[in-house]
Amino acid sequence: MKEIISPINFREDRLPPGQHWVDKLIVLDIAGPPPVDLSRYRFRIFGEVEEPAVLLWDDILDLEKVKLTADFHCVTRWSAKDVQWEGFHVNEIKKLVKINHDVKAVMIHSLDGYTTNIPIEYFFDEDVIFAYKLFGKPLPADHGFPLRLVVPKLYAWKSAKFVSGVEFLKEDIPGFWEQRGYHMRGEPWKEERYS
Ligand SMILES: Nc1nc2c(c(=O)[nH]1)N[C@H]1C(S)=C(S)[C@@H](COP(=O)(O)O)O[C@H]1N2
Ligand SMILES: [Mo]
Repeated sequence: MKEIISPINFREDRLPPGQHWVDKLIVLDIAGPPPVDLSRYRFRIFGEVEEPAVLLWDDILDLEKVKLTADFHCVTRWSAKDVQWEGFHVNEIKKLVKINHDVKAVMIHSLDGYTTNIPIEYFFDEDVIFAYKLFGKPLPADHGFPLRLVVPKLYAWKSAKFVSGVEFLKEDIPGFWEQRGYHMRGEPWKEERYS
C-alpha cells in the first residue's frame, strides 16, 4: 500500500503559531455522529463535472488504498502529532469524473448537515485523502464514520467528518463555519483563523 507522510510533519516550524500539542484528537462537531447504514450509504460527486457519479460503500473499498501520517491542527489551538489514517487519495476522483476546467473550489457535504469549502489547489494535494480508518481501526463514529476528509495543510474544520459527497464549484463559496466567521482558506502557519 502506498504510504504518505505529510510534508507539514517535516517543517522546521512544525507546530503552527498559537497552537499547542495534545496527546490525542479531541472530538469536535456540530451535532454528534449521524446514524449510518452502510448498505444505504452513498458518496456523491457532483457540481461542475461532465457526468456526476455515485459510489456505494463497496465501490469505496475497491478504490486504491493509501496510508497517511499527518499532524492535525484545530483552530481552537490544539494540535495532534502523527495521526494515522487510511483510505483513498483524492486523485481517485479524477478517474471517476471529468472535472470542468473553470473549477475554483469544492464544497464537502456531510451527513450531519455540515459543509466546508476548500480551494481546488488545497483539495487536490499530495497529502489529502478520504479516510475510513484511524490508527488501523475502522473510523470511530466520533471521528467521522464511515468516511471523512483529511486536509493536513489546513485547519481541522476543513477535514469534514461523515462525508456524503463532494461538489465542484466555479466559485469559492462559504460552508458552515465559513458563513459564521471562519476563514475561507484556513492555513495554520498564516493563522487564517477568522475572516
Ligand atoms: N461533519 C462534520 N465534520 C467536522 C466537524 C463537524 O462539526 N461536522 N467539525 C470539524 C472540526 S471544527 C474539527 S476540529 C474536526 C475534529 O475532528 P475529530 O472530532 O476527529 O477530532 O472535525 C471537523 N469536521
Ligand atoms: Mo476545529
